Amino acid sequence: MAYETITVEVDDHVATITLNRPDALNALNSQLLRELCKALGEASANDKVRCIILTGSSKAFAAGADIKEMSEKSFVDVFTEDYFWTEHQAITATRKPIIAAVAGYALGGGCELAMMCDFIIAADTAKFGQPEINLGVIAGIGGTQRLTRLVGKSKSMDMHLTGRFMDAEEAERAGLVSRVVPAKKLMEEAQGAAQKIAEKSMLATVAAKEAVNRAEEVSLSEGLLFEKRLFQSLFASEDQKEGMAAFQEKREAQFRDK
Ligand code: CO8
Repeated sequence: MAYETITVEVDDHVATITLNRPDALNALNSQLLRELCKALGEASANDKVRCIILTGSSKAFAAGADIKEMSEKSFVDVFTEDYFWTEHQAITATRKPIIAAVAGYALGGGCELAMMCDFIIAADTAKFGQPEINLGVIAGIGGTQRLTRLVGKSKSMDMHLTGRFMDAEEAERAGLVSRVVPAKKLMEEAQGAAQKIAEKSMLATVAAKEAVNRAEEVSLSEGLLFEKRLFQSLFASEDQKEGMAAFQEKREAQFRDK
């Protein structure tokens, strides 16, 4: 379908969704989030797609939720609409892997959106921040929770209380991003990672994603039990037989998601 605030390209098993509101540094408004959820739904339903890349422009991944849209809302409005919560749930329920490829600003809701993805590859120009405090509010779609889990209380508190930005190098050191690359190489690196993921068995991929995400929700013993059961269940798949046979026969595995 035709979108106005994003573009979607499907190429070689990878769907690339690009946030596209250049005049507002890709600020997240209701239309953009609606369209993003629709595109993620389409990518999920498309058997050809095995990995998703979410990206923005060279200047901004997203400079936050749209302040102009939010500014006139009352408590009753945001409470009744459950503002952006439905979209948060839809994004985080996506089973296929999502890589955030971040260049420029990832601020407020933009940083939160990047953290909803499975991992973040950052250009050396990336700047992360939770500057909502400057607007008299706080993060509202996961910032206080996800950033704290990723970088620890001290740095998260620093970011949320001062509103300062973190550059890509600090973000990598702190564990917010998995890799930093020169800006020119960002999409090549993200495509490379997505292609690697696309070659695997989707059964193992989804299991790995579910198990890692579980680590943020439960105790170690519960998480270990969850992982063990998923590991054991993969022995019911043809892909496990194929993967282990291919290793022994010194050839590439041909996974069939069965
Ligand atoms: N919302 C709306 N418009 C924006 C936003 C935004 N978040 N960010 C930038 N823009 C617009 C600017 O208004 C400007 O538009 P115009 O030309 O019409 O005036 C255009 O984008 C370009 O921006 P600047 O001229 O400001 O560009 P600079 O390069 O000078 O500065 C900055 C770039 C530093 C990124 C600056 O634009 C900025 O500080 N932006 C706001 C950052 C921010 O505060 N983000 C947090 C927003 S609040 C939030 O995200 C809450 C999340 C939780 C919501 C969930 C609800 C449940």
